[in-house]
Amino acid sequence: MDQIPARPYAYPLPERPPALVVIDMQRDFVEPGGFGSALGNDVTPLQNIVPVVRRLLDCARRLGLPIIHTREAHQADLSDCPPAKRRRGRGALGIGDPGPMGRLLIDGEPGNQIVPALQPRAGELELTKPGKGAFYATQLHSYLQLREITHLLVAGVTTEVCVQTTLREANDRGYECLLVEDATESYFPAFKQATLGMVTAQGGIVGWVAGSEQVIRALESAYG
Ligand code: TIU
Repeated sequence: MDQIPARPYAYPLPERPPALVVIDMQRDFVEPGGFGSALGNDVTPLQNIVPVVRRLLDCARRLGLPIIHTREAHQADLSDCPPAKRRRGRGALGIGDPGPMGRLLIDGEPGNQIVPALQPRAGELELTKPGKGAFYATQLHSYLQLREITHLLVAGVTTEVCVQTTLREANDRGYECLLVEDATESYFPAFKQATLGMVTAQGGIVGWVAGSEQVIRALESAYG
């Protein structure tokens, strides 16, 4: 069986290819003037992973893997944004407030678009999600079940918030998840490292971690 060299041990690749899940690579988090920078964060580290995520996407496209992109997005009337979420996680501005790229974290606003280099293409699922996890209040689980997808390769931002929440949700639903470590980033380097440790500790209590080069090489060997 083909496998990806990974921590805490090799990730076995199934016959049916895994899906690539790219979490929230939207301008709100990655570009200056978005929600992430309104919270007081430096977005540069997040911008740095864009080429790596693109290489993963290019590989998945070449090999015909299912691809899912998520955006953290709320309806314009904020009916899907709990007041508790709106009250917390505020910096200079909060969810729904007008910023330089439109209203923060609102579906359809310029800042809510996925960054240009990672734009979804025809045949790829682009999913809006009102929560941190990609399974909460979305069709993701049924989409994957219908296609009998059991393995997920996860990338995107931020590692300890929406990415880790999604990994844990997926873990509880029985998916085998691998987090691509150079294709995920946090505003807080220590939180990223802690997350990588938390995922792989205790025999892979949540899943696996591997670098993009290992992932791409193994995918090409297994499905190319
Ligand atoms: N603030 C932060 O690190 N993250 C979020 O609010 N959402 C995601 O992680 N996508």
